[in-house]
Amino acid sequence: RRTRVVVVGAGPAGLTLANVLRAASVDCLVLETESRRFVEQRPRAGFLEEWAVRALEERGLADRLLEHAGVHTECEFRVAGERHRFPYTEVSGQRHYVYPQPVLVTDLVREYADVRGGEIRFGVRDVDAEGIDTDRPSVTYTDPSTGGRVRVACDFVAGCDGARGVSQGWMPAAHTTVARHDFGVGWLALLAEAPPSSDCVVFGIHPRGFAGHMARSPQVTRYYLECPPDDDPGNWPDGRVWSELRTRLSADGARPLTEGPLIEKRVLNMHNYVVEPMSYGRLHLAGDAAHLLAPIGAKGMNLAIHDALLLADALVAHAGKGDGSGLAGYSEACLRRVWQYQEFSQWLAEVYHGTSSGDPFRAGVALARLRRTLASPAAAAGFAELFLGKDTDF
Ligand code: RFL
Repeated sequence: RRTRVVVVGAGPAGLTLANVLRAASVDCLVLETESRRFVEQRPRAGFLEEWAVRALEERGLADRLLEHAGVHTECEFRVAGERHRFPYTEVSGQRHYVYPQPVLVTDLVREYADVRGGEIRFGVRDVDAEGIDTDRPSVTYTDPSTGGRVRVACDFVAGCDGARGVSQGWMPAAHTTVARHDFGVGWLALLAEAPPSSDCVVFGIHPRGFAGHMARSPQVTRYYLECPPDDDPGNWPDGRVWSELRTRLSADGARPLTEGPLIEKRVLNMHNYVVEPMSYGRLHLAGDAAHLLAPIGAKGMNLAIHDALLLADALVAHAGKGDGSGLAGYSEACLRRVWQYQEFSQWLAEVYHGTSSGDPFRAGVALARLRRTLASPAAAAGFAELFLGKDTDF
């Protein structure tokens, strides 16, 4: 069979891309290794920046989001037993939308497959690509119902299969640089079946390690605890988790934490990477397949949407008018924002981890950075600009 674009992966990047292609009548097929149920329930991100919400709205992809998402206008740093509110919307004019990733994915699958009549194959195996450096690439996969190999000829392949996908490996090593940064720490990522304990995101800066609190829904809250890399979640029974969260997030006048069953407990080895360029021949990577940001600063899903919309516009222009300029400039256009967010992530990571590093120099620098962000209007504006990310074209 034949289609114009094969989209590998049904995460935020692949589904945003597929929706825009479908709306523009550009033929595409989405291939996903997991089941529909699985992708619609996989818990991950929760914060969308306002520019990303507006961009989805312009494509008719934010109706439910705008109806149901929570809106945040400030965050709180807790350090040395004190609370410091940071009113980022007052500073930048931009807001954060709280919308769990599985809910967004559910909306995007429904819109693409059920409303716009797009095609997704769930549960496929052994996805592979051939001829991406020719005009006639193709993608092969094993069909879950027949067990047979299927070949799909196409014009373009979009690698949207995340950090553990295969499409990054289709980029020839000789033409690709993978820049990697390791933070040298782990984060225990937790989901508690408990209402949020604060009306905003809380960052706990503590000599015992970073702790974070982020609302996901009125019933579910995400927490993070800095821990050694490769730590075993088995070392973190619920009692230890809550005791450590209480210690690291304690501050005068703070509401006590609302505890509840912990429904997710995983250790993330905190690292980032960027694949450069993001395109080779007829293959274009988007989202985590091209760049990973550890969940410092809540950036990954936003970047995935940014890439997907740029790639969609470029593919539509190519299909409609034979205009290849968007595709030629795609990688560079994405990477401008990617590198700004990488820089922000590194800057913020030091605020989070410096005081617990055991190195008094790093601790001093981290606290100086935080004091300046909270007290200097110029520094606050700089922080808010990147935290909300409206304009990053530098
Ligand atoms: P995804 O979401 O990983 O989707 C990729 C899809 O591809 C499928 N797949 C394949 N399909 C076909 N063939 C193969 N060989 C395949 N291999 C994999 C997968 O099953 C999957 O369905 O990538 P995408 O679309 O690029 O989206 C990126 C985001 O998921 C990611 O950046 C965010 O989740 C990162 N992130 C956060 N980002 C934010 O913007 N705000 C946040 O608050 C935030 N919190 C987080 C996060 C990531 C976390 N984890 C788990 C690392 C919190 C956590 C804990």
